[in-house]
Amino acid sequence: MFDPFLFLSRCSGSPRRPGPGGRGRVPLIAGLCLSAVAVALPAGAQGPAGPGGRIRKPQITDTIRANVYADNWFMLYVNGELVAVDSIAFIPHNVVSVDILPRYPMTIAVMARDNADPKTGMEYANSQIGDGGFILKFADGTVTDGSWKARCFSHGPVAGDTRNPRIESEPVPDNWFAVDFDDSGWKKAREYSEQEIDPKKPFYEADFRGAKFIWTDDVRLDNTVIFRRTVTAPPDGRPRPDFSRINDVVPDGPPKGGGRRPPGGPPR
Ligand SMILES: [Ca+2]
Ligand SMILES: [Ca+2]
Repeated sequence: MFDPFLFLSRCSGSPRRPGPGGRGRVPLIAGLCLSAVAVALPAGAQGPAGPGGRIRKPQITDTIRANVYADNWFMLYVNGELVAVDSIAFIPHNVVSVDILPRYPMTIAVMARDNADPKTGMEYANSQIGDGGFILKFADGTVTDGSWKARCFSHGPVAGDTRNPRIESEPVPDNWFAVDFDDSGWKKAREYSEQEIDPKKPFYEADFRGAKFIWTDDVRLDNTVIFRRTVTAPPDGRPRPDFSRINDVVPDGPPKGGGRRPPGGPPR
């Protein structure tokens, strides 16, 4: 099973490097995320009524696609539940796309990390300073922009000093991804242009239209950043069913056989 605290320890700026077992778990979990339908559903809301007034099962058409690109790595929570982890730490830069079952208000929390040595804040054998960058779009119209909250938890090399590099970091709060986490004291994210972030090829192969690259004020030296945003209603205005109680009831269909392989076998 996935251990979020394993990732948290990798992301907290701790100088402790993950062991071989830890490294091997990242692509496994990300691979699961790529095919998963993530259900981020707090209790208490009513589900959608199907025929006869019963709750129907959610279908893939009830989900929305989430596209995420980070320079260099991220983990994504929606409504307090982990829904995606970047499958590659830290290069090459990749797009992660997952299907999520939305519920509103939707609280999105992201930990993003630049490729930076945890002791120096530099990269590539401490030869240079790298820069960060993050962008996200959900198919309901949710996008990253300057309205998101952002806070740095690991910074370096302090003052850009590459001769005697050191970092300043602080512990990431245990509940940074929780719906009720208090980010009221956090500053807003800063938007960056595409030219400033210089995204790599996969970025252009996914839909990020309308989304802005974001980071804290220092895209070079702030290396571990947490972003948060609560979306109160679907930005595209389209009403969507709420499946919060789907596991508390016996739902209607869909009919048996709905997932059967079509005649002719899989596409080649
Ligand atoms: Ca950096
Ligand atoms: Ca980078």
